[in-house]
Formats: sequence, C-alpha cells, structure tokens
Amino acid sequence: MTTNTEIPRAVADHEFHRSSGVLKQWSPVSSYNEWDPLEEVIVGVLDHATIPSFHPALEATMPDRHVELFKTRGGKPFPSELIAAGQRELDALCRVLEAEGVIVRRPEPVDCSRGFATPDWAECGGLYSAMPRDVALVVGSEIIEAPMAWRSRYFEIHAYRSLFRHYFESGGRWAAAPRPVLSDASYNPEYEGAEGDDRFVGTNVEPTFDAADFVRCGRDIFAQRSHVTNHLGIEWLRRHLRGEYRVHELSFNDPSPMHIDATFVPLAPGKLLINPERVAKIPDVFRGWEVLVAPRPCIPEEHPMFMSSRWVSMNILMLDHERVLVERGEKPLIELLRSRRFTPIPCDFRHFNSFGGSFHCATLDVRRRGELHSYF
Ligand code: DAV
Repeated sequence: MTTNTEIPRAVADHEFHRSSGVLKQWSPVSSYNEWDPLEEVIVGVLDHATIPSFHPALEATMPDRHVELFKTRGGKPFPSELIAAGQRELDALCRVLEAEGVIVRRPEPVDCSRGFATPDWAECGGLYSAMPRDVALVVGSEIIEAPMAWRSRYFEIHAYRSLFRHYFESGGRWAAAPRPVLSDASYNPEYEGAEGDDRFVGTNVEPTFDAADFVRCGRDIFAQRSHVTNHLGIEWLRRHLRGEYRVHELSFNDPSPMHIDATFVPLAPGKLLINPERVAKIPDVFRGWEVLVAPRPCIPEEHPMFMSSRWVSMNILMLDHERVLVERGEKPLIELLRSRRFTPIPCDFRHFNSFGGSFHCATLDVRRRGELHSYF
C-alpha cells in the first residue's frame, strides 16, 4: 500500500504545464468532476469506528430500527466482526484501485472512542475515518474542509490532516469553511412534519455542510439542502468559488436527505444516474442528458444498515468515462451500466455498506487527469 509520506514534493517545485494559455503550477490536487481518469484517491479506514451518541441530528436520517442502538450504545464500538469485515473490503478495494493504476492513500484514523468537548457541549466519542467524501470537497486544485453538522464528526477531519499537509507542501491549495459552533440553536428538534425550510433538523444560524451534498460537473457544482447542509453552507461555498464555478441548489423528494450521492449521480458528460424514488423531474439544466434510472437495491432487507438507506447501491465511483466500481451483488445495476456502454468493475462491499455508504462515500478523488470544462 502506498503511504502518505511518498508524495513527490520535487514535482511541485519544478513542473509546470500550460492550461488555457495560462502558466499553472503543477498541483497534486486536481479534480473538476466525477468522471475524468482517476489518478490518486484517498480511501477511508474503519479503525475505531464508534457508535455516535444519540442526538436529534442523527435521528433525522437514521433508519428507525437502529435508533435503539444509538440510544443505548453511544460511545461504544460498532460490532468488531463487522468492522473487520468492512476493513477487509476496504483493503480489497485499494488493491482493485491500484491494479487499475490509481495511487491510493489512507488516512491516519483518529481514536473515536475518546470523548471531546467544546465550551458549549460534550460528546462521548466520534464516529469513524471511513468516509472521506463527507469531510472534504476537492474543487480543482483546492481541498476544502467541510463545516460538518454532526457534533460526533467535529474532529473527523484530523484523520486527513497529515495527508492534506503533504498535498499542500506539494503545491495543492487548502482551505476550510468557518468552523461551526453547533450550539443547540443549530438544531430544530421540531422538524418532523414541518414545512419549507423548517423540515430540516439543521437550522440556518451558521454555515454547515457535508461535502457529500455536492456533486461536481466542471464549472457547475450541484448541491442539495439536507439535514446536514444548510443554505448558509451552500452560499458560503458559492461565494468561495465565485468567478470560476457556479453552485446550483437542487431539491428532491427525500424526507431524510443527507448526501446527494445516492440520489443524483452524474456519471460522465451527458450521462446521469437517478434514484427513481427521489427524482421526480430531471432538472432543466440536465435536459438532453441520457438518464439511467437506478434499479431497486439488491441489498437484502434484513442486512444491517445503521446509518443510511439501501440506496447506497447507486453510490458508485467512476474511474473514467467507462470504468465504474459497483457492488458485486447489484446485478441489475451492473447489467444496466453494461447496456449503456460502461465497464462495471464488481467489488464486494456489503459489510462496509452497513456503515452508511459505498464506493463514492468511502473515497475522495484527489487527482483526476483533465481540465476545467463547462458541460452545460
Ligand atoms: O440513504 O441516501 C446515502 C449517502 C451516504 N453518504 C441515503 C444516504
């Protein structure tokens, strides 16, 4: 496995390339969309994965049958056999990526069993270092740390800090959205059955977002307001990127939205995968795109899904315009992709799925070979 100490610093100092007539410094961080050929990726780890303590923000997106687990076992580790099985799948995923020519980096897991506090609140532990997609957004040559809305995830970014420092030293840009306070005012426990903006558990008192609520299509970035991503968070990103990127807000039929990547998944220029339960109408700007309707998930009903729906079946990762990582058991999706001229690479990921995500969530594409384009 490639380690995070081998990032080639010398390259950043000496290599330059021409782009749109402008001389640009080479950056180890460079990713504008979800489909250009993948060169380098961060893959999460499940060490110390801990059940977060119960909080209204979790209840908003958690499957009902697991609420009791969070109420009674917060701060305790997830079942060790499940962690071990998920780790084996992650390690196998890394080998598949490397065999496809991708450089793989892993975070340094934080010990989530340790409690922490701010002047306003305390948590008995963290969550995990398994989902780099949630904690940081790569836009062009910049890594942007997300102001996450769950208290249990407040320090999750620490697992990635040594990687980010190395990318920075090698020429990448690095920023963080304002650190949220997450006082009680950040949550509306009365969200259920409410209308309009009150239907989300996260209020709008300060910017919050999870990076996984954004999907990148070159100059256009699409966001969803969710239980963890608020208007101020979307607006912060919009202004941060103003001039080069347009940030659009989309909304879907999802009563418990958290992360856009099991709902609305642009696969390649002109090709879009949608969740048929949540996407009633294709947004106008995507008119003319070929739409693939995701088949119903094949994850067995009784399979433990602690933190998400079974629609993580469509949380797939593009390695380029054709190659795509898909869970081995999702046969109808694999067939659909094949029939539309994709090259699915089936991988085992069912145990990992229990932790709330699949291939897109478990990865953060740091570098894809390609340039900034407008696709609309
Ligand atoms: O159930 O749609 C999946 C995405 C998790 N990162 C869901 C959430």
